[in-house]
Amino acid sequence: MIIALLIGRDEQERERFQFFLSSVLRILRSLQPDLDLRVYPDLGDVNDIHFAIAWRAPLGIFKTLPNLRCIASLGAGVDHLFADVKLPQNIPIVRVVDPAMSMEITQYVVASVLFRLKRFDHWEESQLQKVWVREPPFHFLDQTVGVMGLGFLGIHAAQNLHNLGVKIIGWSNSPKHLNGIPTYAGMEELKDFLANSHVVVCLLPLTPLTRHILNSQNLSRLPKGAYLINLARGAHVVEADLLAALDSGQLSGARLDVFEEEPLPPQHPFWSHGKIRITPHIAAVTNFATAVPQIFDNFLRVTAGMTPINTVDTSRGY
Ligand code: OXD
Repeated sequence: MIIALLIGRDEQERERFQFFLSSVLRILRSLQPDLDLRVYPDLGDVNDIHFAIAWRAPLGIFKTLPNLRCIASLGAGVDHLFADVKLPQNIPIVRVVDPAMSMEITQYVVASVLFRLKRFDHWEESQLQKVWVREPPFHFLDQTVGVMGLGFLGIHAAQNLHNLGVKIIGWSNSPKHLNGIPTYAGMEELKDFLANSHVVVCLLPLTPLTRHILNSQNLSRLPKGAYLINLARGAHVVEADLLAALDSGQLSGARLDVFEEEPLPPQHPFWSHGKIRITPHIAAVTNFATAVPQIFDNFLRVTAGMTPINTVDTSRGY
């Protein structure tokens, strides 16, 4: 069984992801030194390839691999795979499910939510002005944090915030039950969920249903002055609608880790917007030391004719 590494949509991305590739190769070789690994574009005979490890692979590539038995995403997200309209429908797709990654996401969410609820940006501003006004911070019980997306990452973040005493509600496409956390489900309950969320944390998978879900209509359903934290995908947000909501005061701020176009172009208005805080897609970076052995384990399973673990529901796209 031969593994193909398909990392980067084009030459430029392959260059940018060179570091990922070297790490993945090094770890795979440490797990099995004699593995036959083929790195795109040097795949050799495409009939040889049985297992693909992919991150933003060239579009259309999977269709050219006739004996492929499994595709492994090198991250938690799989939207980069479903973006390929020629993605084969009949082979398992697996993704990384890593407790270390859930913890990283949770830390980012907790830090961002507390930064907001404790009004640290306000106090920083006061310090710059040398102003001593102890205008009360929000009382945490007056502010509800709505977590959109209750997969393994969303649940972990929601439960940890709940344990800190933060008022939490959750929304997901299909109904979920979380201990002590009220949940809403489906498009029919989205409106009520948004109306009750002073801070929205987006941790949704990107699917045709959730693309551009944070549009002007849904942003207008939030309480006035709400705050957005997006660490899922840039395409969950209609960027022009977000700017309009910030400029009208409907939203008071946004912390964004992901963008429609990455890297965020230097001329993009988000960079210099006073109400936007940016991080460069670092909320949780795949930890290769834990992710690659997990992928390798799936490779061994597939080689042995077993079902891989952490498979994605291809009909739902996550
Ligand atoms: C992922 C990511 O999906 O890093 O793993 O965004």
